[in-house]
Amino acid sequence: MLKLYHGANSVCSIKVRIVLDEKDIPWESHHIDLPKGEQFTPEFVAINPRSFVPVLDHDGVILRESSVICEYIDQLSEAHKLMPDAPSDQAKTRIWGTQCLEYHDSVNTLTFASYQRAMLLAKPKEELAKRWASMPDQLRAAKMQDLVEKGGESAYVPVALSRMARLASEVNDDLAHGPWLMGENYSLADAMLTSYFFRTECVGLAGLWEARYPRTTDWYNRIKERRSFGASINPWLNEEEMAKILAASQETFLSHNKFSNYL
Ligand SMILES: N[C@@H](CCC(=O)N[C@@H](CS)C(=O)NCC(=O)O)C(=O)O
Repeated sequence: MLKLYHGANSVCSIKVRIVLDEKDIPWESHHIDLPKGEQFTPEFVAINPRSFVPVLDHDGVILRESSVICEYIDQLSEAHKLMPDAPSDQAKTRIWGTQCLEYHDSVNTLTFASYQRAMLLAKPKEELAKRWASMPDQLRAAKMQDLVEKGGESAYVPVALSRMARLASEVNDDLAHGPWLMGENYSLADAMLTSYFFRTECVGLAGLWEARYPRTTDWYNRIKERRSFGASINPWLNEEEMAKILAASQETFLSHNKFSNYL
């Protein structure tokens, strides 16, 4: 049985849950409450010393990095194959998978500048200081701290927005060849990119593609009609939380005229 250590509202976890559902493979859930800081407990650090989710445990083989986990899961069965056959398409899929590091960094920036910021600022200062100190990657900790302190004023925010705008444009270009990124068939690339679009939409920034990139807009609408979209998100998110995410994000991004062209 596959064990997945994952976060309810974590983009990389949603990404893996999408692939598990597309593949119709049963899995055992080990939920890590990220806002509570469960990623820093000694039990979880023993599983992933880098203190992040998702982590897949396949009969004792421990894997991290969501794009790698997605490809690994796809290889576990021939049914509902998601990796295309042509070596050139496989290479293109892996390029999308590698670029996910950049998309993750960008959506993470947008979330930390808005919703996570509001949540973290509500915590006592000492608890926050402890959290930054517990992060194994202190460069990442310094960036998070900057985002939480400055919100929409952080210099990281416009960079993240322009990267996500570029993603929407690149997806639009690739969709010139068919309804899905690799042409006729839904594949691993579509599955791996979905959660970054979902998070961007959740923070009120679907304007990055809507009314700008019609192929990207239609693609994302097709994605949302798939069973895997609801199955990977609905059991883990509640409406109240979604409304809070949107409200905090709109406050952050709408209060800055310089971002108005993204909304
Ligand atoms: N490149 C990694 C990124 C993993 C990652 O940053 N996960 C986030 C959730 S999406 C996390 O666990 N964050 C916890 C923290 O930053 O403390 C992947 O794609 O798996």
